[in-house]
Amino acid sequence: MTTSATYPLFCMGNPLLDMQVRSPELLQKYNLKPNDAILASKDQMVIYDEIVRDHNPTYVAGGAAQNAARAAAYVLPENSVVYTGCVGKDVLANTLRSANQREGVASAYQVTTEENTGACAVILTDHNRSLVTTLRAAEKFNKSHLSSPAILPLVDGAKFYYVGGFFLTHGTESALEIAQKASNSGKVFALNLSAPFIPQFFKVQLEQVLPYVDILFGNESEAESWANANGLSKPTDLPAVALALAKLPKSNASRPRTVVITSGSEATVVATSDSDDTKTYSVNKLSDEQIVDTNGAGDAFAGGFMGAYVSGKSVPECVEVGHKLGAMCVGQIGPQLAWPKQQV
Ligand code: 26A
Repeated sequence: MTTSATYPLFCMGNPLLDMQVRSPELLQKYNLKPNDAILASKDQMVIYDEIVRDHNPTYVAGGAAQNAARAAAYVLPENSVVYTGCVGKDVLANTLRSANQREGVASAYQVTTEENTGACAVILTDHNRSLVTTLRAAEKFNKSHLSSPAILPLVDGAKFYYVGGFFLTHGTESALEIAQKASNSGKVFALNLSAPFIPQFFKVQLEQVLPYVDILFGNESEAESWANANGLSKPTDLPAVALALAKLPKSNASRPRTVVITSGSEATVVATSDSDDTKTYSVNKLSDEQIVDTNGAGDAFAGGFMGAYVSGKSVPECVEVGHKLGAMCVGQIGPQLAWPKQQV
């Protein structure tokens, strides 16, 4: 990691190595939905060995917030983005470090000797992706890391923060520390809902963090899950759900909350707490031939949006950059963007 520098955007999440395979049989065998993100159950834990043994997987850097960090770096000048999370002392971690370095993200990992770096089995079928994660080292992240001598200046030096909702399965205290700091100092805190199971099963944790959220990202299934968990009458009415999220109580009342809900190739919906209207932004649909896989598309959108936001762009411009990076990611294997860098 380059020390001394500070970075305007500080990201935090679960650093994972993705293992991608295309296999309808694995979906069936492990009882997985075609499009979902879950933590592996006890019975599903053998999927990683099976994939390595029988499926010749493609390994790519993953972890939702880390993907977003790399996407933000894609549209920002050098030394703009730093990412933290917990990894093991192993080659998987080195793979993640190199991807970050190559793509302009400073790695500020906590390193544990207790566990190996986390992994995500990515089962691709058609344009769907099923994500099955074992967090391992990622859930050993300790809040003390944020106040350690090397990391504290990076936390305090940043002006924008992005945390994955996935982090709330184990790291709510750390997320709250960052969120409250941001709120108290008038900085911008962004959160991604990450997956339907977060609003469903980590409702309490999400409720603790939401008052500090200035920018909230999610997709249609996550918005629906939140709406169901909170008893909204029309859980599939995206503008209504986005508006309900925007209007939730907010700690720093001087900055309106922006809620951005993507919906695959359908229009993106944006609601802000200071308006009763929502806006929709259409997406240029890709042809079947242009689609490689959809793993990481939502992260690329959120990262692109954040990168543009950090550089002072308006919300419509941020959505446009998000759409471009989302499409770019869909055209690559896994959560990757096009290199050499393209103009966005
Ligand atoms: C806690 N869980 C389940 C997770 C994840 C995750 N990142 C953090 N925590 N489950 C899947 N991912 C990542 O999501 C990306 C696609 O959006 C995968 O590593 C994949 O790169």
